[in-house]
Parts: sequence; structure tokens; C-alpha cells
Amino acid sequence: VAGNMPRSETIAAVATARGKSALAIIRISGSDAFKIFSRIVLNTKTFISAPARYIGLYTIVDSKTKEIIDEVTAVKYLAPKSFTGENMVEIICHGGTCIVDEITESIISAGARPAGRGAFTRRALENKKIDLIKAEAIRGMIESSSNFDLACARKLYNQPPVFLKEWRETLINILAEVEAIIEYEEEDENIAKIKEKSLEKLDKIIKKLEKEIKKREKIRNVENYLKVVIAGPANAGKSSLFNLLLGQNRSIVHDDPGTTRDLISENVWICGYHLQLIDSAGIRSTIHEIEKQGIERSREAYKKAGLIIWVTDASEPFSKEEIDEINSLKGKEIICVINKTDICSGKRKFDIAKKMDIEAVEISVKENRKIELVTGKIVSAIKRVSEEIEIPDMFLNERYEEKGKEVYKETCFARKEWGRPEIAAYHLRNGINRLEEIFGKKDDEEILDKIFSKFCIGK
Ligand SMILES: Nc1nc2c(ncn2[C@@H]2O[C@H](COP(=O)(O)OP(=O)(O)OP(=O)(O)O)[C@@H](O)[C@H]2O)c(=O)[nH]1
Ligand SMILES: [Mg+2]
Repeated sequence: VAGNMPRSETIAAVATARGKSALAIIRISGSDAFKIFSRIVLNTKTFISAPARYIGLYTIVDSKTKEIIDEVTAVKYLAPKSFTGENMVEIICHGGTCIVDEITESIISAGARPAGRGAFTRRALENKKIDLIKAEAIRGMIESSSNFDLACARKLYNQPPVFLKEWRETLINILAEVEAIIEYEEEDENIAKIKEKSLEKLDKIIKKLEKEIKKREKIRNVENYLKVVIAGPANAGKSSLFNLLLGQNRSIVHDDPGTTRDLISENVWICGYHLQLIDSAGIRSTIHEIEKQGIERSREAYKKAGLIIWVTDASEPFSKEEIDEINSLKGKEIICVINKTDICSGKRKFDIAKKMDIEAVEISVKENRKIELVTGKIVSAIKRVSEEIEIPDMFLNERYEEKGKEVYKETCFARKEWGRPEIAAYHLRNGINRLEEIFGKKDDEEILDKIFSKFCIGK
């Protein structure tokens, strides 16, 4: 086996999402990657003699029965010039779930071990092909749920976080100064000056951390806004609107009230925004146990929603229960959609909604009338919160935020204890440690395990 890497167990996993697709990619990495791949292809010689990074056409067989599974292309990567830094084979096969499973099983029975979460990236890290920051940035890009999240992950990937280094240096400087203060406790004029200057530096860092926390919170806020729940009384046309916005018959529509029970969620793009649209059970008093549970779930969903589309039937007056329910949602972004205006004017309800200080629109799903008013409201609600977004300098993912908040806490403690330099120093040291954990400098297995447990298989 060529390459100059130390021996490692060979792992394999599919790298693409499961489901029907034209193509899928399966990865093998480790010392025996080439040997194992050779065992499952008919044209072994072609593969053995293929140069690195050459894409060849191969017939994959079951490693035991030799029955043909699929015709694939595969790339051979010679260590250390691969993603993991080990010998690797990337197989591009047909995308069916069964095909992928059969090929993977064949690879496993030929001697590879199924890869755990993030195993490939972890090897890339161990072999110094990427650093922890890049590894996390890659995961962030894959998993980002909004454009803002993606912008954060990209920033992490593209530019080294200079701020972290700067902040660490500043904190270390402050600590050194505090230690000097401890050393020369007698009220020397110079020491008093240092004390004052040092505190100024600390204040600056605390302010910066505060700013970062706020920026991150706003991004999370937008993520919530991207959750749009369609709510309202039974039979108002919620599922009909849901299907229309989605462009497919996803939810069952029926004139029996109480049709929808489970929360039904789909991702949609509306005017450039990636939203999670959720259809929910209609609110009404019912003795039916399953429907009751559905209504409970609806209310849970309202709590997490950034925007609630309250659908109501133009031909029915507002009931007291409905008004109460709407009032209980005060403080949430809510729009009232008066539906079925093809059979009845929505004017009365429109006026009542206005009196309640709730924006309302009159539509008919049945006749596809004025639906753009609903999408318009969704977009303007999201725009309102998006406008305030700034991409943070340092809190570019959840872990950074979590650690950064700990640093913030420690620096605040240090500030509070400024008059007692021993205690201030203790907190500063803690703060520096938390900051260093962001880099994974401590080489702490536990930290690495925690990070990689969030990766997907095959990455
Ligand atoms: N006339 C008229 N009927 C509509 C309109 N929108 C929906 N409907 C009808 O209203 C009935 C209920 O529609 P759904 O979409 O199932 O209502 P829902 O609010 O999801 O009902 P639940 O899930 O039972 O709470 C169905 O018979 C729809 O065809 C509309 O704009 N005009
Ligand atoms: Mg429904």
C-alpha cells in the first residue's frame, strides 16, 4: 500500500443524504482502503494500476456471492493527499437507498468498519489536514438553517478568528498585570496606574463580549421567525392554505372539523426566505382524546413560532373562545387571515381584528384570491427582524457562543472582584481557559467527542 501514513483502521460510510437521488457517494478511508475496494470490484487490476485522483469506471459486486450490485465511478486518493490524510476511495454510485446499503454492506464484509459520526473529519483533524475551527465551520455550513447561520459558518471557514487570539492576549496581559498588583501590594503610584489601565482594558473586552452575545441572539431570533405556524379554529381552511403555500397536497383537507391532528411541517422558500411552515390542529372544544392531544401540540407549536398565521372562516362570527385564544397570543407576531371570502364578506371580522390591533387580510384559498397578501405579510415580518442582523465577529456557532458566555461571566466576576486581586486573577484564569477551549487547544477528548457527536455519519 502506497502512502506514508501510520496504519489506521479502515472505515466506510455513505457521505450523501439518504433517500432517492441520482447519485450517492460512499467513502472508504484508512490503510486498507484500496485492498478493501479491490475485493468488491470485478476489475481489480484497473483499480490497482489507476493513478491517484483518476476516476475509473468499476463494477461493484457482493464481496461474498460475487453478484453484481452496481456500476460506479470511483476516485482513488493516495495518502496524505486526501480529505482525511489517509488512503481514500470515494465511490459514486446510483442513489437508491437499497443500492447504497448493499454496497456499504459489501465494503464492511470485505473488512472495513462502519464510520461513526464525523469520523472522517476527525481523522482529517488528527492528521492535521484541517483544524478544529475549520471542522466546525464545515459542519456549520452543512447544518445552517438560515442564510445568517450560513454566513456565520462561512466566516468561520474563510477567515481565521483573529479576535479570539486578540482577546486571549488581552486577557493574558490583564492577568499578568493583576498578578503584578498582587506581588507589589503596597500602594505604589505605578501600581495604581496599572490597576486603572487594566480595568479599562477589561471593560473593553466585556463590552465586546456583550455586543457579540446580542448579535447572536438576534440571529437566533430570526431562526424563530422562520418558523411559521398556521393556526386557528377547526375547519377554517388552515390545511388548504398550507397546501397552497407549499404547492402540493401535503395535508388532508376535509369539511369535517378536526381533520388535522399531528403537526405537519415542511420547508418552503417564500420570496427568498427558507421557512419552516407548520400546519396544526384546529382549536375547538372536543371530547375526542386524539384531537385533544393534537390541540395541545398546536399550542406548543404556537409558543415556538416566530409568526402565527391565524386562519379564520369569514362565514362564521368570532367565538368568545377564539378571541380568548388570540388574546393569549399577544406579544407574538400574528396575522389574521380571514378565509372563505368567496362565500361571505370578511369585512365584519376585519374590523374586529383591527379593533384588537391585529393585522388582517381577506382571502379565499378556494379561489386562490389575495394569497399574495399572506406571503407579503410573512416576508415583511421576517424583513423587520432581519434588518437588525449583524454577523458576529466571534460567536459564529453555538459552541462559541456557549464558551463565549462563560468567558463573559468570568470577566464580569473578575471586574466585580477587582478590589481583591487574588480572586480577580482566579476568574481571569478561568476566562482564559474557557477561551482556549474554543480552539480545542487543551486537546480534551471530551470536548472533541462532544463536537463530533453533532456531525453526521459520512462526514
Ligand atoms: N368556500 C371555501 N371553502 C374552503 C376554502 N378554503 C377551504 N375550504 C374548505 O373548508 C373545509 C376545511 O378545510 P381544511 O383546509 O381542511 O380546514 P382546516 O382548518 O385545516 O380544518 P381542521 O384541520 O379540521 O382544523 C374543506 O372542505 C375545504 O375545501 C375557501 O377559501 N372557500
Ligand atoms: Mg387541517
